[in-house]
Amino acid sequence: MSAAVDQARDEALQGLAQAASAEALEAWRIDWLGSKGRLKGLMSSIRDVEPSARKAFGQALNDLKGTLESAFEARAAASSDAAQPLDVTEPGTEPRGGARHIISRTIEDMLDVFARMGFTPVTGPEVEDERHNFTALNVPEAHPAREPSDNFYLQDGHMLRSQTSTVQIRVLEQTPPPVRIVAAGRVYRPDTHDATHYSMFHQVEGLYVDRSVTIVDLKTTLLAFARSFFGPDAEVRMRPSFFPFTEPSAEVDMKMKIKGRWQWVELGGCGMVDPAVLTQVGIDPETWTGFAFGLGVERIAMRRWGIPDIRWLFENDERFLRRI
Ligand code: FA5
Repeated sequence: MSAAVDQARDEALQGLAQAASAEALEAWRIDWLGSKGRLKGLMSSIRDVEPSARKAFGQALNDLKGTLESAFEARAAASSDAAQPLDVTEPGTEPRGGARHIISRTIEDMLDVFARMGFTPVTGPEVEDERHNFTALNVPEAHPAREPSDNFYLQDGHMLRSQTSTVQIRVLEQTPPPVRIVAAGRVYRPDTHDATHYSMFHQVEGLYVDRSVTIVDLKTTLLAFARSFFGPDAEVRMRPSFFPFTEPSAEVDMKMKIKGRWQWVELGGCGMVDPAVLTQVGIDPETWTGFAFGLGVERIAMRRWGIPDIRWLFENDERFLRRI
Protein backbone atom coordinates (compact mmCIF):
# COMPACT_ATOMS: atom_id res chain seq x y z
CA MET A 1 0.00 0.00 0.00
CA SER A 2 2.87 2.33 0.62
CA ALA A 3 3.65 2.06 -3.10
CA ALA A 4 0.19 3.51 -3.77
CA VAL A 5 0.92 6.41 -1.41
CA ASP A 6 4.32 7.03 -3.03
CA GLN A 7 2.78 6.98 -6.48
CA ALA A 8 0.03 9.40 -5.41
CA ARG A 9 2.67 11.76 -3.93
CA ASP A 10 4.73 11.76 -7.13
CA GLU A 11 1.70 12.31 -9.31
CA ALA A 12 0.29 15.08 -7.11
CA LEU A 13 3.56 17.01 -6.83
CA GLN A 14 4.19 16.72 -10.55
CA GLY A 15 0.70 18.07 -11.24
CA LEU A 16 1.29 20.92 -8.80
CA ALA A 17 4.57 21.83 -10.49
CA GLN A 18 2.77 22.05 -13.81
CA ALA A 19 -0.10 24.24 -12.54
CA ALA A 20 0.88 27.52 -14.18
CA SER A 21 -2.08 29.78 -13.35
CA ALA A 22 -4.25 30.60 -10.37
CA GLU A 23 -7.08 28.63 -12.00
CA ALA A 24 -4.86 25.58 -12.53
CA LEU A 25 -3.72 25.76 -8.90
CA GLU A 26 -7.30 25.88 -7.66
CA ALA A 27 -8.23 22.94 -9.91
CA TRP A 28 -5.29 20.99 -8.48
CA ARG A 29 -6.39 21.81 -4.93
CA ILE A 30 -9.92 20.60 -5.57
CA ASP A 31 -8.63 17.48 -7.35
CA TRP A 32 -6.25 16.45 -4.56
CA LEU A 33 -7.26 18.18 -1.36
CA GLY A 34 -10.97 18.90 -1.97
CA SER A 35 -13.73 17.24 0.11
CA LYS A 36 -14.31 14.79 -2.72
CA GLY A 37 -10.72 14.80 -3.86
CA ARG A 38 -8.27 11.99 -4.51
CA LEU A 39 -6.72 12.13 -1.07
CA LYS A 40 -10.14 11.59 0.51
CA GLY A 41 -10.60 8.63 -1.88
CA LEU A 42 -7.33 7.12 -0.72
CA MET A 43 -8.34 7.65 2.88
CA SER A 44 -11.60 5.80 2.43
CA SER A 45 -9.71 2.86 0.85
CA ILE A 46 -8.29 2.21 4.31
CA ARG A 47 -11.24 -0.16 4.84
CA ASP A 48 -9.77 -2.50 2.22
CA VAL A 49 -6.41 -2.66 3.98
CA GLU A 50 -5.61 -5.62 6.22
CA PRO A 51 -6.18 -4.66 9.88
CA SER A 52 -2.52 -5.22 10.79
CA ALA A 53 -1.34 -2.72 8.12
CA ARG A 54 -4.02 -0.09 8.70
CA LYS A 55 -2.12 1.95 11.23
CA ALA A 56 0.94 2.34 8.98
CA PHE A 57 -1.22 3.14 5.98
CA GLY A 58 -3.16 5.76 7.93
CA GLN A 59 0.11 7.34 9.07
CA ALA A 60 1.47 7.39 5.51
CA LEU A 61 -1.70 9.10 4.31
CA ASN A 62 -1.49 11.72 7.05
CA ASP A 63 2.10 12.45 6.02
CA LEU A 64 1.00 12.72 2.40
CA LYS A 65 -1.74 15.15 3.36
CA GLY A 66 0.78 17.33 5.24
CA THR A 67 3.21 17.26 2.31
CA LEU A 68 0.55 18.22 -0.25
CA GLU A 69 -0.93 20.98 1.89
CA SER A 70 2.44 22.64 2.51
CA ALA A 71 3.51 22.25 -1.12
CA PHE A 72 0.25 23.86 -2.20
CA GLU A 73 0.62 26.76 0.26
CA ALA A 74 4.20 27.43 -0.86
CA ARG A 75 3.19 27.38 -4.51
CA ALA A 76 0.16 29.63 -3.92
CA ALA A 77 2.29 32.14 -1.94
CA ALA A 78 4.94 32.22 -4.67
CA SER A 79 2.42 32.78 -7.42
CA SER A 80 0.65 35.54 -5.51
CA ASP A 81 4.06 37.29 -5.05
CA ALA A 82 4.64 36.91 -8.74
CA ALA A 83 1.22 38.37 -9.43
CA GLN A 84 2.15 41.59 -7.55
CA PRO A 85 3.48 43.99 -10.15
CA LEU A 86 6.85 45.51 -9.18
CA ASP A 87 6.58 49.21 -8.39
CA VAL A 88 9.91 50.55 -9.63
CA THR A 89 9.17 54.01 -8.19
CA GLU A 90 9.13 52.75 -4.58
CA PRO A 91 12.13 53.82 -2.51
CA GLY A 92 14.59 50.93 -2.16
CA THR A 93 15.96 49.47 1.03
CA GLU A 94 19.41 50.85 1.67
CA PRO A 95 21.91 48.00 1.92
CA ARG A 96 23.77 48.01 5.26
CA GLY A 97 27.45 48.28 4.41
CA GLY A 98 30.21 46.83 6.57
CA ALA A 99 33.17 48.81 7.83
CA ARG A 100 36.74 48.08 8.74
CA HIS A 101 37.18 47.01 12.34
CA ILE A 102 38.50 49.66 14.70
CA ILE A 103 41.62 47.59 15.41
CA SER A 104 42.46 47.38 11.68
CA ARG A 105 41.89 51.13 11.38
CA THR A 106 44.07 51.89 14.39
CA ILE A 107 46.90 49.70 13.07
CA GLU A 108 46.65 51.33 9.66
CA ASP A 109 46.79 54.82 11.21
CA MET A 110 49.74 53.89 13.43
CA LEU A 111 51.68 52.39 10.52
CA ASP A 112 50.94 55.52 8.48
CA VAL A 113 52.46 57.75 11.15
CA PHE A 114 55.55 55.55 11.44
CA ALA A 115 55.86 55.30 7.65
CA ARG A 116 56.11 59.09 7.53
CA MET A 117 59.07 58.76 9.91
CA GLY A 118 60.78 56.32 7.56
CA PHE A 119 59.73 53.00 9.18
CA THR A 120 58.94 50.26 6.65
CA PRO A 121 56.04 47.95 7.57
CA VAL A 122 56.91 44.24 7.74
CA THR A 123 55.15 41.16 9.12
CA GLY A 124 56.15 37.96 10.88
CA PRO A 125 54.52 34.60 11.64
CA GLU A 126 52.06 34.16 14.53
CA VAL A 127 53.21 30.57 15.06
CA GLU A 128 56.78 30.94 16.21
CA ASP A 129 59.58 28.87 17.63
CA GLU A 130 60.98 29.50 21.09
CA ARG A 131 64.21 30.74 19.58
CA HIS A 132 62.58 33.77 17.98
CA ASN A 133 60.14 34.37 20.83
CA PHE A 134 62.69 34.02 23.65
CA THR A 135 66.22 32.69 23.11
CA ALA A 136 67.42 35.12 20.45
CA LEU A 137 65.75 37.90 22.44
CA ASN A 138 68.11 37.16 25.31
CA VAL A 139 65.41 35.56 27.50
CA PRO A 140 67.20 32.89 29.60
CA GLU A 141 65.87 29.31 29.75
CA ALA A 142 64.68 29.70 33.33
CA HIS A 143 63.04 33.12 32.85
CA PRO A 144 59.48 33.32 34.26
CA ALA A 145 58.23 34.76 30.93
CA ARG A 146 58.69 31.24 29.49
CA GLU A 147 56.34 29.62 32.02
CA PRO A 148 53.80 27.29 30.35
CA SER A 149 51.06 29.10 32.26
CA ASP A 150 52.04 32.39 30.53
CA ASN A 151 52.23 31.08 26.96
CA PHE A 152 50.34 29.05 24.40
CA TYR A 153 52.82 26.28 23.57
CA LEU A 154 52.24 24.04 20.57
CA GLN A 155 54.21 20.96 19.55
CA ASP A 156 57.91 20.68 18.67
CA GLY A 157 59.12 23.80 20.44
CA HIS A 158 56.57 25.99 18.65
CA MET A 159 54.18 28.44 20.22
CA LEU A 160 51.76 31.27 19.44
CA ARG A 161 54.03 34.30 19.69
CA SER A 162 53.56 36.24 22.91
CA GLN A 163 55.04 39.48 21.54
CA THR A 164 55.84 41.06 18.19
CA SER A 165 59.48 41.44 19.30
CA THR A 166 59.95 38.14 17.43
CA VAL A 167 59.93 40.21 14.23
CA GLN A 168 63.03 42.12 15.39
CA ILE A 169 64.98 38.85 15.18
CA ARG A 170 63.41 37.73 11.91
CA VAL A 171 64.31 41.05 10.27
CA LEU A 172 67.83 41.29 11.70
CA GLU A 173 68.55 37.71 10.59
CA GLN A 174 67.70 38.66 7.01
CA THR A 175 68.64 42.31 6.64
CA PRO A 176 71.98 43.95 7.31
CA PRO A 177 71.70 47.31 9.12
CA PRO A 178 70.69 50.07 8.80
CA VAL A 179 67.19 48.78 9.54
CA ARG A 180 64.08 50.81 10.30
CA ILE A 181 60.89 48.72 10.45
CA VAL A 182 57.47 48.53 12.11
CA ALA A 183 55.60 45.25 12.51
CA ALA A 184 51.95 45.03 13.50
CA GLY A 185 50.16 41.84 14.36
CA ARG A 186 48.40 39.54 16.76
CA VAL A 187 50.02 38.13 19.87
CA TYR A 188 48.70 35.57 22.34
CA ARG A 189 48.92 35.19 26.10
CA PRO A 190 46.69 33.15 28.41
CA ASP A 191 45.75 36.24 30.43
CA THR A 192 42.38 36.26 32.17
CA HIS A 193 39.94 38.48 30.31
CA ASP A 194 39.03 41.71 32.06
CA ALA A 195 38.47 45.34 31.06
CA THR A 196 42.09 45.83 29.93
CA HIS A 197 43.37 42.29 29.21
CA TYR A 198 42.55 39.83 26.48
CA SER A 199 44.21 36.54 25.53
CA MET A 200 44.72 37.69 21.93
CA PHE A 201 45.68 41.27 21.27
CA HIS A 202 47.75 43.32 18.83
CA GLN A 203 51.08 45.06 19.12
CA VAL A 204 52.99 47.42 16.91
CA GLU A 205 56.70 46.78 17.15
CA GLY A 206 59.31 49.29 16.01
CA LEU A 207 63.01 48.70 15.44
CA TYR A 208 65.69 51.12 14.35
CA VAL A 209 69.31 49.96 14.07
CA ASP A 210 71.95 52.27 12.66
CA ARG A 211 75.43 53.55 13.40
CA SER A 212 74.70 56.02 16.16
CA VAL A 213 71.15 55.56 17.38
CA THR A 214 70.64 56.89 20.90
CA ILE A 215 67.90 56.93 23.50
CA VAL A 216 67.18 60.52 22.45
CA ASP A 217 66.14 59.18 19.03
CA LEU A 218 63.84 56.71 20.77
CA LYS A 219 62.12 59.37 22.84
CA THR A 220 61.91 61.78 19.89
CA THR A 221 60.32 59.07 17.74
CA LEU A 222 57.74 58.14 20.38
CA LEU A 223 56.94 61.79 21.03
CA ALA A 224 56.50 62.49 17.32
CA PHE A 225 54.20 59.48 17.09
CA ALA A 226 52.14 60.57 20.10
CA ARG A 227 51.71 64.13 18.79
CA SER A 228 50.79 62.98 15.33
CA PHE A 229 48.38 60.35 16.62
CA PHE A 230 46.79 61.99 19.64
CA GLY A 231 47.30 65.69 18.91
CA PRO A 232 49.98 68.36 19.24
CA ASP A 233 49.66 68.60 23.05
CA ALA A 234 50.36 64.92 23.71
CA GLU A 235 53.38 64.09 25.86
CA VAL A 236 55.51 61.00 26.39
CA ARG A 237 57.28 59.78 29.50
CA MET A 238 59.53 56.79 29.98
CA ARG A 239 59.60 54.92 33.29
CA PRO A 240 62.59 52.63 33.98
CA SER A 241 61.65 49.00 33.51
CA PHE A 242 63.18 45.69 32.48
CA PHE A 243 63.03 43.66 29.27
CA PRO A 244 65.77 41.05 28.61
CA PHE A 245 66.22 42.31 25.03
CA THR A 246 66.71 46.02 25.75
CA GLU A 247 69.15 47.88 27.97
CA PRO A 248 68.16 50.32 29.32
CA SER A 249 64.46 49.45 29.18
CA ALA A 250 61.40 51.57 29.89
CA GLU A 251 57.64 51.52 29.99
CA VAL A 252 56.29 54.23 27.76
CA ASP A 253 53.32 56.31 28.87
CA MET A 254 51.56 58.93 26.80
CA LYS A 255 49.74 61.88 28.27
CA MET A 256 46.47 62.51 26.58
CA LYS A 257 43.23 64.27 27.22
CA ILE A 258 40.48 61.85 28.12
CA LYS A 259 37.03 63.37 28.64
CA GLY A 260 38.60 66.79 29.15
CA ARG A 261 41.19 65.59 31.71
CA TRP A 262 44.88 64.99 31.06
CA GLN A 263 45.96 61.49 32.00
CA TRP A 264 49.08 59.33 31.70
CA VAL A 265 48.32 56.06 29.94
CA GLU A 266 50.71 53.12 29.64
CA LEU A 267 51.02 52.09 26.04
CA GLY A 268 53.94 49.70 25.81
CA GLY A 269 57.57 48.92 26.40
CA CYS A 270 60.74 50.21 24.79
CA GLY A 271 64.48 50.48 25.15
CA MET A 272 67.88 50.34 23.47
CA VAL A 273 68.49 47.00 21.74
CA ASP A 274 70.66 44.88 24.05
CA PRO A 275 74.11 44.23 22.51
CA ALA A 276 73.54 40.50 23.22
CA VAL A 277 70.59 40.51 20.80
CA LEU A 278 72.68 42.09 18.04
CA THR A 279 75.46 39.55 18.65
CA GLN A 280 72.91 36.67 18.42
CA VAL A 281 72.09 37.70 14.85
CA GLY A 282 75.68 38.37 13.84
CA ILE A 283 75.63 42.17 14.03
CA ASP A 284 78.57 43.91 15.66
CA PRO A 285 77.28 45.95 18.64
CA GLU A 286 80.46 48.04 18.58
CA THR A 287 79.42 49.44 15.18
CA TRP A 288 75.63 49.34 15.39
CA THR A 289 73.18 50.51 18.03
CA GLY A 290 69.42 50.51 17.98
CA PHE A 291 66.17 51.13 19.76
CA ALA A 292 62.98 49.09 19.84
CA PHE A 293 59.45 49.59 21.13
CA GLY A 294 56.29 47.50 21.36
CA LEU A 295 52.95 49.29 21.74
CA GLY A 296 49.60 47.72 22.67
CA VAL A 297 47.13 48.50 19.89
CA GLU A 298 43.95 47.77 21.86
CA ARG A 299 44.94 50.12 24.68
CA ILE A 300 45.67 52.85 22.12
CA ALA A 301 42.35 52.28 20.31
CA MET A 302 40.49 52.29 23.63
CA ARG A 303 42.04 55.59 24.63
CA ARG A 304 41.52 57.18 21.28
CA TRP A 305 37.86 56.22 21.03
CA GLY A 306 36.93 56.25 24.72
CA ILE A 307 36.18 52.51 24.86
CA PRO A 308 36.06 51.44 28.51
CA ASP A 309 36.34 47.66 28.06
CA ILE A 310 38.71 45.73 25.75
CA ARG A 311 36.16 42.89 25.47
CA TRP A 312 33.87 45.17 23.48
CA LEU A 313 36.45 45.07 20.68
CA PHE A 314 36.07 41.33 20.18
CA GLU A 315 32.51 40.44 21.08
CA ASN A 316 31.13 41.44 17.67
CA ASP A 317 28.13 43.12 19.21
CA GLU A 318 26.58 45.06 16.35
CA ARG A 319 25.37 47.85 18.65
CA PHE A 320 29.02 48.61 19.44
CA LEU A 321 30.42 47.98 15.97
CA ARG A 322 27.90 50.32 14.36
CA ARG A 323 28.65 53.17 16.77
CA ILE A 324 32.36 53.41 16.06
C1 FA5 B 1 56.24 43.53 25.49
O1 FA5 B 1 55.43 42.71 24.96
C2 FA5 B 1 57.53 43.86 24.87
N1 FA5 B 1 57.76 42.98 23.74
C3 FA5 B 1 57.54 45.32 24.43
C4 FA5 B 1 58.89 45.80 24.00
C5 FA5 B 1 59.22 45.81 22.66
C6 FA5 B 1 59.82 46.23 24.95
C7 FA5 B 1 60.46 46.28 22.26
C8 FA5 B 1 61.03 46.68 24.55
C9 FA5 B 1 61.38 46.72 23.22
P1 FA5 B 1 54.61 44.10 27.46
O2 FA5 B 1 54.44 42.72 27.93
O3 FA5 B 1 54.69 45.15 28.50
O4 FA5 B 1 55.94 44.25 26.57
O5 FA5 B 1 53.41 44.44 26.46
C10 FA5 B 1 53.40 45.64 25.72
C11 FA5 B 1 52.00 46.22 25.71
O6 FA5 B 1 51.07 45.24 25.22
C12 FA5 B 1 51.45 46.61 27.07
O7 FA5 B 1 51.91 47.87 27.48
C13 FA5 B 1 49.95 46.64 26.80
O8 FA5 B 1 49.60 47.85 26.13
C14 FA5 B 1 49.80 45.51 25.83
N2 FA5 B 1 49.31 44.29 26.51
C15 FA5 B 1 50.02 43.42 27.27
N3 FA5 B 1 49.23 42.40 27.70
C16 FA5 B 1 47.99 42.64 27.20
C17 FA5 B 1 46.72 41.95 27.26
N4 FA5 B 1 46.57 40.78 27.92
N5 FA5 B 1 45.66 42.48 26.63
C18 FA5 B 1 45.81 43.63 25.93
N6 FA5 B 1 46.95 44.33 25.82
C19 FA5 B 1 48.04 43.84 26.44
